[in-house]
Amino acid sequence: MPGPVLVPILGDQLTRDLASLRGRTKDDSVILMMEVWDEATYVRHHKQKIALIFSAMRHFAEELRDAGWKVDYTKLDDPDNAGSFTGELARAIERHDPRLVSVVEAGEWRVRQDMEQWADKFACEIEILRDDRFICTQAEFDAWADDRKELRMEFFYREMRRKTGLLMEDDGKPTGGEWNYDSENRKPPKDGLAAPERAKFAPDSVTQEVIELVGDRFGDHFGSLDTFGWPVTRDEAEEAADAFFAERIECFGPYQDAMVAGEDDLFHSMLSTSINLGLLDPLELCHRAEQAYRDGNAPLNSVEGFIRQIIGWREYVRGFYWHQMPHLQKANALNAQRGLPEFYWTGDTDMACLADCIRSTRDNAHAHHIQRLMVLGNFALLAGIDPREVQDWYLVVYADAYEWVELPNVAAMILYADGGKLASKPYAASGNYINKMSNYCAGCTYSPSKKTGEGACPFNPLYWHFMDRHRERLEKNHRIGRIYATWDRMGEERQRDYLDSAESFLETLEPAGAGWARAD
Ligand code: FAD
Ligand code: DLZ
Ligand code: SF4
Repeated sequence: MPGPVLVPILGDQLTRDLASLRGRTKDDSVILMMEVWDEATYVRHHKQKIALIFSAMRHFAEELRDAGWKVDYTKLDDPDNAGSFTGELARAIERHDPRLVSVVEAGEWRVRQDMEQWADKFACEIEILRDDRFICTQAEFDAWADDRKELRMEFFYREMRRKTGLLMEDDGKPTGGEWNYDSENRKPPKDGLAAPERAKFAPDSVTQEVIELVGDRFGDHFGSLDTFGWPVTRDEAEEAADAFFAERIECFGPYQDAMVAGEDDLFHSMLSTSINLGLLDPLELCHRAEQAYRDGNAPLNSVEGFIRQIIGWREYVRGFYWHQMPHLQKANALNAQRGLPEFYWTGDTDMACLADCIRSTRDNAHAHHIQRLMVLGNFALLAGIDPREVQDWYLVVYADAYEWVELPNVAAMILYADGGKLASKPYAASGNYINKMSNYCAGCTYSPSKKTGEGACPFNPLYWHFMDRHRERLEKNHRIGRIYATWDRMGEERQRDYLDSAESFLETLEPAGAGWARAD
């Protein structure tokens, strides 16, 4: 009798519509799911991230068993656990003697490299299938990217709109006449702006068990477990999506770039963890958003904005990652060398905006996009923090972080470390931007209107310090180069004030040292 087909399913592949399950029969297949030490510790992930992934994996295994599949599941505390995907696969091959191992390609370079060794390591046939949960294939992305010097998301996004037909009219024109309503996504928060609370899910016994395991084994990792409320099953994720479409999508568009102290989710969908795990289908969400617009239940700027984030940015960064790996990991076009300040881990800083974003990150394993980009990211860019340290931080702290999505956002979008392939200019901003788009400054010891010296918002001198030290490169950039006329008009004394203020501030930064993100 030939052995069964062994189907390994990784922690971010939790859908029954996975390519490796399609066409399989239940009596001829064994599904393999593995909690492994290597994945839980290659960086010291936020506790909620590990709890979320293990709980969602355990629930998905139950769902498969209830549907009649045979599931072989190794828990982290299984005494024989080999600690790695390859080690666990070897043990499973011994147990089941499969005729074929059929697996969907891993989302991350690190794991895909290991997977590609499996055919040489194991005697049985190994089949690695394309992950067709993405709308754009890598071949399509590469064909689009290969003859371009600059890879702008906007043009890629238009291709995805045409491909999916989302927000497209019969005459081939975009709905509403414009491709992009970004200019209607920048409303500053009005006083007292608050959003309905997102759907949170009290841990059931499976999640509770995992929370205890994580507290026990990873108790010294960053972050809190007390506030865990992520959806861990498809039903819960759908309930969270229902709540977003019923209560928050209307204001999602206008307030997409707004920040309010203590309003951690604002009008964002909070669905990235579920989408990335496989609990929600991104294309289905986009169709739902479009329907909400067509039914008159949500404005076009909200719906287009939401769809752009998913079929635009999400698809684009995934294509960009595989197009630019492995060198993207080491890219450092601006030669940034400073260590990550310790306050990124402790939240102990007088800068109210950073303190609030880090608090939300610690409590929720989440911060919304503009906090990640224009507060946490902007500071790392202006202060010249080493990209490898910033990459590690973002990979550790967010429950939705996988390298394929984290790395392009960090290295290319916030740090300009790719030298401008992804972004047409660095997302550098002074305190003025944060003051306009948030209420943080009202509760800060620093003043955004003070430019230099004691009490000045540190973003102000840091902005000019950054511009000055990268003049040679940025002066040629048509989107930012004109700023140097303003700099030159200031005169030497004023310029010196800015540079001295920035340098005095930079001297006060305590580097975090080793051990926070990766084990020593
Ligand atoms: P919403 O604001 O409701 O957006 C809807 C969806 O669009 C998100 O769920 C997400 O799937 C997608 N999306 C939006 N922006 C992006 C983007 N720039 N790249 C990819 N997808 C996007 N997102 C991750 O999923 N994992 C990460 O590790 C991650 N790291 C980031 C690091 C930095 C420096 C920055 C600037 C952004 C990062 N993002 C990451 C993108 C974005 O911040 C999160 O997807 C978003 O905050 C998740 O919250 P939400 O579901 O409420 O998103
Ligand atoms: C992030 C993560 C963690 C913490 N643990 C596991 C695990 O034990 N088992 C598993 O299958 N997946 C885990 N994951 C998600 C994986 O890192 C992710 O599926 C792949 O690395 C994608 O390349
Ligand atoms: Fe942040 Fe500067 Fe505003 Fe303080 S004054 S909250 S540091 S932008």
